[in-house]
Amino acid sequence: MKRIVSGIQPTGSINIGTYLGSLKNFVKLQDQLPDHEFYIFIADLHAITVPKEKQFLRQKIKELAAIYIACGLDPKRVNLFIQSEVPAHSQMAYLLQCHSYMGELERMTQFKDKSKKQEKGVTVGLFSYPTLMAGDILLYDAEYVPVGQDQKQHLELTRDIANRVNNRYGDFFTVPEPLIAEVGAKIMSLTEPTSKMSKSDTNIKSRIELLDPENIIKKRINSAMTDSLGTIKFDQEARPGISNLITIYSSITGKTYEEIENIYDGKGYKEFKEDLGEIVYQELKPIQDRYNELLNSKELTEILDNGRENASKIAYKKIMKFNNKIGLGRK
Ligand code: ATP
Ligand code: LTN
Repeated sequence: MKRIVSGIQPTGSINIGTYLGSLKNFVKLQDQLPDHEFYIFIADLHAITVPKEKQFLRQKIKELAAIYIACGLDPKRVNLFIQSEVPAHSQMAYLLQCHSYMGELERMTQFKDKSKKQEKGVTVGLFSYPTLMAGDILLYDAEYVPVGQDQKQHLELTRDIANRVNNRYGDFFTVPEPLIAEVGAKIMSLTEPTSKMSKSDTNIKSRIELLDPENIIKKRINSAMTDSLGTIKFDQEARPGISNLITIYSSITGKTYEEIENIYDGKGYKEFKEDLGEIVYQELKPIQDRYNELLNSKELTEILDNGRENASKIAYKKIMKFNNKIGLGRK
């Protein structure tokens, strides 16, 4: 069976960047690829690579689980589970660390960025993070991995590790392909449109969170940074602010950049931003309603139990085979 694997870290409140770059794509794929099995998880082991307060982490895990389903993941199609509840993920990370090199991990741009931002000590976990991610993917022999642009380098490393193991021991892992959304792969900050919209940005005005109320959504769009030209024209390099807003518009409505430019030909930012505020609100409203129903429900617990059972079976078998393949334990 062909498989699709992906995860999101429960490190903060989900914003429309993660939604448009990743979650919305999962939902599309589950309908477009009926022959594939989906393993989608809450990457809590990744979240602790930068130390987290216990209560905060618990809460974010639960919230993210509810968000996944509220955004439209169908529990009949998708195995949704919590990464740490399938211990094979930690085991595989260790085994892959023994097949990875310091030099290749040192080159990871996310590690360089995140370690610079760390005021206190940088954990070994933050350094070895890409091997945990490689394990998440290779455990299930995923064919495709839907991610945002910023994860491409980690996917390339995963492919290198898979090829290395395959060359050394004979074919064992499926070499995965990244699936990066054409529009929305990198939604930028609303206040600083040359950097990625991020849940860890200290400026709350830089993003719209999935659970923000209507007035906040509209306020954030209205005050989003643009430029003094006043026209609705996509130009990523020269006009990153308005281009980012057009990208958000396009990835929600499915309209092309050109169609959007035509709609707003001769109109200004005010009208465009008002419409966009309404479009974003209309997209998020049903998600918020469903989220509130799910958060403390038995339904959500059952979905996660079921996902854990299905994921564990595959992951456990693969770990046992890998142990055997490399000569660990007894035959
Ligand atoms: P942070 O936003 O704090 O840097 P992160 O990058 O670790 O967190 P996650 O929420 O773990 O974000 O990312 C989940 C998925 O969403 C990944 O595939 C990532 O590439 C994608 N993603 C995150 N932010 C954006 C964004 N601004 N635009 C497009 N995709 C994004
Ligand atoms: N590293 C990713 C989250 C993540 C992931 C994965 C994505 C962890 N394991 C496996 C795809 C496949 C991030 O920070 N966004």
